[in-house]
Amino acid sequence: MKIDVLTIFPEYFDSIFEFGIIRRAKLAGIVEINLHDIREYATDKHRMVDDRPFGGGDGMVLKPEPIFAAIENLVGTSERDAYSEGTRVVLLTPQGRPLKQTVATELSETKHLVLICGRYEGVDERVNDALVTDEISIGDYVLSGGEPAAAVLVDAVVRLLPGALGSDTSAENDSFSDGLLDCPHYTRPAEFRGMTVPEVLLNGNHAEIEKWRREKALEKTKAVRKDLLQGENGESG
Ligand code: 9D3
Repeated sequence: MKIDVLTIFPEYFDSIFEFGIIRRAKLAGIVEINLHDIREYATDKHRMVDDRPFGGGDGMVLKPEPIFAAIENLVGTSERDAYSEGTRVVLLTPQGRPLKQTVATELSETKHLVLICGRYEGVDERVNDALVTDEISIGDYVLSGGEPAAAVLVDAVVRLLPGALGSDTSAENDSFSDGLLDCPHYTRPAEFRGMTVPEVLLNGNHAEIEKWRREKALEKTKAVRKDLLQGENGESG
């Protein structure tokens, strides 16, 4: 898979893709991640990437021209209908459809992802209208820009690519793959500062251990994420 990230802050990503599974996937040739400074595509003498909103209001809006030019360069066309199958242009905004494991899975099945990170008050809507195949939000809180959202999306997608996880860890076993939160985990020592490990985990009865884990997962999910148990919102992938 090839991932191109369009941003006015490419330096934000300097170390973010250099660790763990993403680093390994890059080294193994499973994914190629390229950063592109939107400003490099501005052709005016001041390299302007933003401007004041028509109709008035606070803040600035990302201009369409540099983003169209970037997409033409990276995808080969600025006509969404002419994109190759397997190309997705994702705009990260608070107005997008919420990122869920199902969305990550869907995106992991594509060949070329282009992520556009918004900033300021927003992005000129003609970018959305003409270029964007998927508008995505990572949740209901206010970020300063799309960069942290792009980092989250890349992480969620890359670890799903075939070969990205070690053979001992399977994406199948993850929290959310069965729609529940994970059970608690313990390691040695069996007693630490007076706090003990649940006896059931020490007795070697694997059927009992599995039953305990399922109970704990369900208990935790009920306590903090009832929405995950209620079908319609409990999108799990
Ligand atoms: C305070 C500005 N807001 C006025 C109502 C609108 C607004 C514009 C731009 C709020 C946040 C942002 C920057 N955020 C993103 O670009 C963003 C985001 C987010 O804020 N939350 C969750 N997911 C995402 S994806 C991109």
